[in-house]
Amino acid sequence: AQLREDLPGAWDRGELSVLFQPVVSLSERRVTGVEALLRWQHPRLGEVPPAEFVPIAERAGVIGELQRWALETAAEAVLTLPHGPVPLRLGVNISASHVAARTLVRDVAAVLQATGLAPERLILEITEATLMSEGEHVTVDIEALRLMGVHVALDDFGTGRSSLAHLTRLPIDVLKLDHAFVLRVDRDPKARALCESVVAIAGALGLDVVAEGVETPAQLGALRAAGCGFAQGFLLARPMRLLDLVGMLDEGA
Ligand code: G
Ligand code: G
Ligand code: MN
Ligand code: NA
Repeated sequence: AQLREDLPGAWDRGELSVLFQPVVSLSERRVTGVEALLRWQHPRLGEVPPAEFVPIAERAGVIGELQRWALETAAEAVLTLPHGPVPLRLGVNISASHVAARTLVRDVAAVLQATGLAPERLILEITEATLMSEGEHVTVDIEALRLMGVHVALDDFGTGRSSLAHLTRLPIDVLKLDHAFVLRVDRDPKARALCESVVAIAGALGLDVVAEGVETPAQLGALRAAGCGFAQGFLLARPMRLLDLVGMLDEGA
């Protein structure tokens, strides 16, 4: 109840921040993008994880406001980053109720307009359950965003009732392999075979594949061998503050 009461406006009071976790291209061996991850430093209760406060924001009806703040803050930050030939991409998590609320297209368009971020650099990370949800406007809204040039990633693939057949029908550009999927890829031949199949199908559909939660060199090696294009995880880099990210990129990552 305290969190519910304190959350609205926490962003205007400077209590929220955005961390950035690098996404690495396995073929180019460099950072090609980042995923924005929200943090709330509550003045009395300390750090509150997004898994806790995002659902509160949804129930309190302030998810749109919160997400606009997150999108804008992350976009402004990414525009200051040094980069090579291709500017870094920005992944932002979008929750189910924001998609359901019908303001997503307007909110994203407003942020792109306000910041000047090229739509092609933005990747909205959305779970399969959300993309498959009943509301017919969901498909319409996602299509509108993609027509604007914004990319869509299927987040947490391999957790829900994900099926390979669905992949051909979903309006997506990127597939993010869930942590749970990556966990055994170096030790379990079945996990490896599944990974190879997903990479092959994704390739045929023109989707980029990002493996999430990579924690060991053995996992990374197995993913590379399976032909996975991109990876993200504590082994490569933790979610970090903008300044630390700039330092990492300046060192030529
Ligand atoms: O960073 P961490 O592992 O604590 O993130 C936990 C969850 O919070 C993840 O599922 C992530 O998608 C979600 N999350 C992080 N930042 C945002 C955000 O800006 N918006 C939404 N809707 N979810 C977020
Ligand atoms: O649901 P989503 O994929 O958006 O959640 C991303 C979450 O995964 C973030 O909270 C981030 O902190 C976490 N994360 C990132 N890299 C790793 C990792 O290597 N291991 C684990 N266990 N979690 C990770
Ligand atoms: Mn995500
Ligand atoms: Na994920």
